[in-house]
Amino acid sequence: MKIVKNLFLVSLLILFAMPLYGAKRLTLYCSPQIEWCELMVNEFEKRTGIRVKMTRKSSGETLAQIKAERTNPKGDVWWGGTGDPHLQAAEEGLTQAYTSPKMSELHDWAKAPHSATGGKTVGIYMGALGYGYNTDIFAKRGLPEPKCWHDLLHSAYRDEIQVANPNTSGTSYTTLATLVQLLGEEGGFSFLKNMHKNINQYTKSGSAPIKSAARGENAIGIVFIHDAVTQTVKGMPIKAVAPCEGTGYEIGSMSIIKGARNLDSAKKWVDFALTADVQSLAVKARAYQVPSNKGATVPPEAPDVSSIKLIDYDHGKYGSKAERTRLLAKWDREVKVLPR
Ligand code: S7P
Repeated sequence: MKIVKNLFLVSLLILFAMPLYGAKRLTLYCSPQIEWCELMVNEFEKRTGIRVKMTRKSSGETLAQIKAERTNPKGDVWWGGTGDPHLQAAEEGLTQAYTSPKMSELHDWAKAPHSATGGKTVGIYMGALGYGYNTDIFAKRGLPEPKCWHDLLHSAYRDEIQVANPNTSGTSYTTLATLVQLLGEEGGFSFLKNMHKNINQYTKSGSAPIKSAARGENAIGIVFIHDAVTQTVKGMPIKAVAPCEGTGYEIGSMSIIKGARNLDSAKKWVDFALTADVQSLAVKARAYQVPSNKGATVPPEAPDVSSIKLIDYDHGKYGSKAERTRLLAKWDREVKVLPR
């Protein structure tokens, strides 16, 4: 009787364990805003039955993690984050080629990183850099309204500006590379050194500065314009600015990690994330980047990038290992250490 009972218990155990054992999985490294990461994970699990383990980290941090894990890769896909560190990952052999059947549906700017890297990364969205400011704080303190990059050097903004650290944040590295391209290397670094007096904190995450501006902790946050729009849509007193001199932009990208343990699931994710109706869901997470699939809906709140003066951002140069490493080391040496 005891043997029969034990056998019954063992069969029950096998029956419940079976689906877990056979289940397909995916480990996702996610760099856009957490709300969008979670929405994408839920939708993918619903459509494919593949279980996703997701961690959200900024772009520079994710690159560092993938590098640290290169001999024993734990992640399968890196979804989102600025394109420069994805290009560096491709150059360093940390990611692998895949050509999705969805490629023909994409804008040319999204296909460009794919052809530049032999298929190792692809564009999923685009966004212009700028800043946002808290209109309540400005009104209360009678601060002059900024319209240009150079306005940020005004002494009235002392301790009032936040931007992320370019080592951890793709947004902030885009800022650094943009200023160098706009003003020349000497001019760009001189700008950053002058602005340093007005910076109250270099945050880890790129969008943190506008979230704290929305809470009234600082007056200005340097971020992608779509991240400022997110706060405005939430009802916060944030006004977005596209700087008058012109500005840089990101091609938010996605890559399959070399040595991915769940390669089949990783390819399914890439196909899924390039699909028009999946990209159209971003608005539910208040994500207002321009989608890479030509058939996806661009939300009316999204910044109209055609009306913004964009520089001819050199992704090849500023996404290369040599240039990115050099500029970051220079920023550490010459800007971060300055007294305020
Ligand atoms: O919040 C969305 C977004 O601006 O965040 C990404 C960003 O790289 C991640 O944050 P970090 O600056 O901290 O790396 C952008 O790609 C995306 O548009």
